[in-house]
Amino acid sequence: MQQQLEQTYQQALADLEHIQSSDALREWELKILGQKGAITLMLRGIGQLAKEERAAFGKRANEVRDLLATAYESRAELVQEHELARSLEEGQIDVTLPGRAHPTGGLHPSTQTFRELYRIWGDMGFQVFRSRDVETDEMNFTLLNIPEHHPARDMWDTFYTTTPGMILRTHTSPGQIRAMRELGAEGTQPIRVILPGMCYRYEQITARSEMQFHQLEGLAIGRNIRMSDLKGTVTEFARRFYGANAKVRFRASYFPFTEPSMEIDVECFLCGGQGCRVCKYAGWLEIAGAGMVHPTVLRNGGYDPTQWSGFAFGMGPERMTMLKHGIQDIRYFWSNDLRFLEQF
Ligand code: FA5
Repeated sequence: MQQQLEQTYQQALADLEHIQSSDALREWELKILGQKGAITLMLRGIGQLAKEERAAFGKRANEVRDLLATAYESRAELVQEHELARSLEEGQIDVTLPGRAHPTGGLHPSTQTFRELYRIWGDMGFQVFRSRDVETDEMNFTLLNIPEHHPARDMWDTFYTTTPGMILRTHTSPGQIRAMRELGAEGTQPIRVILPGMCYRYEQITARSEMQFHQLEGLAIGRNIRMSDLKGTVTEFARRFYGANAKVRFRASYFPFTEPSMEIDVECFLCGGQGCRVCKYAGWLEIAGAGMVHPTVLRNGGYDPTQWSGFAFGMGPERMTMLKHGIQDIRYFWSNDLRFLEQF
């Protein structure tokens, strides 16, 4: 047994020398010094020895146990230092690695267009007037000179609500009546506003037409506002929005709430009027409907049409954004596809 003790001692020391990790260290401690460890078992088995051998063996075994415990301590210290050094090394920052990108949100292309529109029209003296999305039939049609059963109602396919007389506005024009009534002080004050907002039409969805889209309405009311003011204002806007060389043209058209009425075209800024896919080889792009506010509409807004006049226009920001960026299909706008949105 004496011999076995010395052998175990030497072997344990040798094993200890090779240990590199705290896991292996813990294992070694259990195997040698633990409650069921080799040395402990030998100390317990002392009774099997002849009486005269017991004292010497016991003394030596205790000595060996203490020596091994000391050896264990110093090895543990070494292993710990080693592991710390290694983890520091592994955790070192590699300054040559590319940085991690922090994803940031962006503004929707329509929002970007709106901000630009607000800035330009703001610079030109127009304030934002917000009107409601859910409108009365009366505001959306009747007060805009579109009586019930009038065929002009077919120009705007309507979403009706379950409340009689309440609809989703088909255009931002009902805001004209609200602006005149709220800001006009009984038809005594001039007005210069833009009315942005969502419009809804019960329409077939196509690459150019959504059933939900924005409009930006403009309204100017004053004592001597003439058609030349409308033309000059819109031309100035087009130059600020599309560039100093933008050319504008006006085509006669029809809206029940303006007289005369017109469509406004801008010379295609992609092809410079030469004709291309975007302008459908016409050289011109339609950007808005407009006209001089109809006397009936002025009256409905509280103004005396013999004393006051005004112009109005309604543009489509999605269509303007499509033209600006060469977007082929309006359905991308509300499809929430990040691959589309991240391009802006
Ligand atoms: C109107 O809605 C008139 N209220 C505009 C107006 C205002 C005329 C003031 C005179 C005075 P229109 O239906 O053409 O007109 O629509 C105006 C613009 O809204 C169009 O030029 C287009 O840019 C946009 N728009 C109309 N329908 C859709 C649709 N389904 N999808 C996307 N944009 C549309």
